[in-house]
Amino acid sequence: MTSEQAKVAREDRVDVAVVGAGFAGLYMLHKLRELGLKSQVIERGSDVGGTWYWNRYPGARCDAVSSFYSYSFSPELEQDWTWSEKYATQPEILSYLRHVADRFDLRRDIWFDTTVTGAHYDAASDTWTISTDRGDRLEARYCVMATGCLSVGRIPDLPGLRETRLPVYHTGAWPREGVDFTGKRVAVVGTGSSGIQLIPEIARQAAEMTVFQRTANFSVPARNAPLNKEKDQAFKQEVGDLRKRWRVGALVGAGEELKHDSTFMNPTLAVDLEDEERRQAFEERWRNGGAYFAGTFADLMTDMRANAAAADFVHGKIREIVDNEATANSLCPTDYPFGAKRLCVDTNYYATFNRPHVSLVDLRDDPIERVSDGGLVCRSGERPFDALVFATGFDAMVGALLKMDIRGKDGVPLAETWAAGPVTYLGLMVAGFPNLFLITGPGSPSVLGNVVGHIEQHVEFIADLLTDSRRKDIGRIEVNAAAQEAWVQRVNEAAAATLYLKANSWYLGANVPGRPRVFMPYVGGIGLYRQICDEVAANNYQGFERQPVSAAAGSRRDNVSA
Ligand code: NA7
Repeated sequence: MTSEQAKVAREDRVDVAVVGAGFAGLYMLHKLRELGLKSQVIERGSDVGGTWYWNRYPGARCDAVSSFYSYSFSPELEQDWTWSEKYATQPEILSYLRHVADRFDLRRDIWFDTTVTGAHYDAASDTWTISTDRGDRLEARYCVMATGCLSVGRIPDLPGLRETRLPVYHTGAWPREGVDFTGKRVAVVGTGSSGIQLIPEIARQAAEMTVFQRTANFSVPARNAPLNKEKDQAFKQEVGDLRKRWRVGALVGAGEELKHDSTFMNPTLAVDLEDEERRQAFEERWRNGGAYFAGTFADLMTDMRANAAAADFVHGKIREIVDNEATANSLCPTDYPFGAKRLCVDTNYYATFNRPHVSLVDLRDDPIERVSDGGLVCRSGERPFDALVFATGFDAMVGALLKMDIRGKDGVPLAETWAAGPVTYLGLMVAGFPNLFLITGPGSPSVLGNVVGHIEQHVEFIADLLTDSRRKDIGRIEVNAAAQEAWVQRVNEAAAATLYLKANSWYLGANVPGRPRVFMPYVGGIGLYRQICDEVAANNYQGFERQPVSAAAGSRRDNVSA
C-alpha cells in the first residue's frame, strides 16, 4: 500500500471502539473477540506498546518485578515467556507486547499511526462516533478508552524553548533511533522516576551532565539482577497461587521473587517498634531492593511519625552515598512525606552525583529563566549545553482523555464535566457518558500498585458487564449520578486518611498549572477494590443503569457481529 492510499479516510461500524494499543487495549481487544464482538482499536503509535512504545529513553524499565508486570490471562503465555531480568527493560517489555499482539493475532484489528481527536455520543442511536486526525469515522455501540495513565508528556513552557537550535528531548517521546550523547554537555530537567532512571545512563556517555532539580525525590535501589533459569522455573511453579493472592491483596509470605513486589506489605506498625528494630526492618528492605521498601510497615502512609522514620532512613542513605555534603542535602526530600510522591526505584542514581562530570542545580536557588541557542539562561547566568533532556513528566490519568473532544449526552464535553476534577463511578464510567468505559481511570487503583493486574481486572469487569448486558438485550449502559457521587466521596475520604495529600504530586494533578487539586487514584488497594466491584456485579451491576435496546428510541437492535 502506498502512503497516499494509506491516508484515505476509513469508515466503519463496529460493536466496540477501543482507543489505545498498550497493555489495556490489547487485552481488551482479545477479550472482545472472545465475546464475539466486532472491535476496532485505534493507536497513535506505529506499533503496539503504548507507554512502552514511547518511553524509549536510556534506562527505562518497569519498577515492578517483571514476572509480575505481565499478563496473567493466558497461563500458556505466562509459561512460554521468559524474562531475562528482575526489572525488565523497555525493549524487553515492548518485545513482550509485540509477541502478545502476534500470538493472539491482534494487529489486524488495529489502525496504527492514527490519533483519535473526538468521540461523540448520539443518544438517539446509542452510538459513539469516533473521529481521527486522518479523517476516519468509526461508529460503535461502545467505546473503551484504553489511553493510559501516563501518555501525554509535559515540557515546561520556557521562553525560547520553541526557537532554540539545541536538540530537545522528552523522555515520553524518545527518538526511535536513540540519541548519542558522547562528548556532549547535557542538561537534564526533572528528577522523577524517568529522570532517576535516565540520569545514570546519560552520565555514562556525556562529557558533562547537569541535573536541574525542582523537588528532590525519594528513591530506593532496585537491586536489579538477571533472572536465571532456576528462578524463572521456580516462579512459574508458584505463579498461579501468587496471582490469586495478589488479587485479594495478600502477598505476605509469597515466593522469593514476588516477596519483592511493592504490594507486599508488612502488617506491623512502625510506631510499635523501638528505633533499632525499625532501622533493621528498613535496612533489610533496602538491601533487598525495590519499591516494596514502601511496605516495610503498614503505617508509613497514615502516620507521620512512622513516615518520618522512613524519610530519616532514606536521608541517611543518601548522605552515606553522596560525597559532597551540599549535593547530598539538596538530594534529600524534606518538604513532603516519604512515598507521597511516587517512590522511585533506581540503579546508581545517588552515586552518579559523585562522578566529576555530573552536577546538580537546585532550581529553587537558581531557576531557569529562558532557553538560548547555547544552553539555559538561569538566574545566575547562562549555562552552556549541547542537548536538553526533559524528564518533566505527564499530564497523568486525565491528560489523554481531556486532549480528545469527548462529548456525552446532549453534547456535553468531558472537559466540562470534569472542570472541578475527574469524577467517575469505580474509575470505570462517567455519569452522562453512556456506553463509554475507562480502563484504570481516575477513581480506580490504577497507578497505585501493579497496573497490569489493575488493567486485567478492569478489562474483565467490562467484558462481564457487556456479556450480561447482551444477554439481557441492553442497548445503553450508564452510571447513576448518585452512585458516582458516593464513589467519588469514598475515593476522597480514603485519600484524606493518608499522607498522600501532603505532596504536590501528579497523583493530584499538581504538576499541571491550573488543574483542580484532586487525588485521582483509589488508595484502598486492589483486594478491596476488586471485592467492591464483585459485589456491584453480583448485585445486578448496582450503580449502573441499563436500558433495553428497545427503550432507546431508534437504537439499533443488533450487534454488528450478531
Ligand atoms: P514525574 O514523576 O512527574 O517527574 C517529573 C519531574 O520533573 C519532577 O521532578 C518534577 O518536579 C519535574 N518538573 C516538572 N515540571 C517542571 C518544571 N516546569 N521545571 C522543573 N522541573 C519540573 O514524571 P516521570 O516521567 O519521572 O515519572 C512518571 C511516572 O512514569 C512514574 O511515576 C512511573 O510510574 C513511570 P516536581 O516534583 O513537580 O517539582
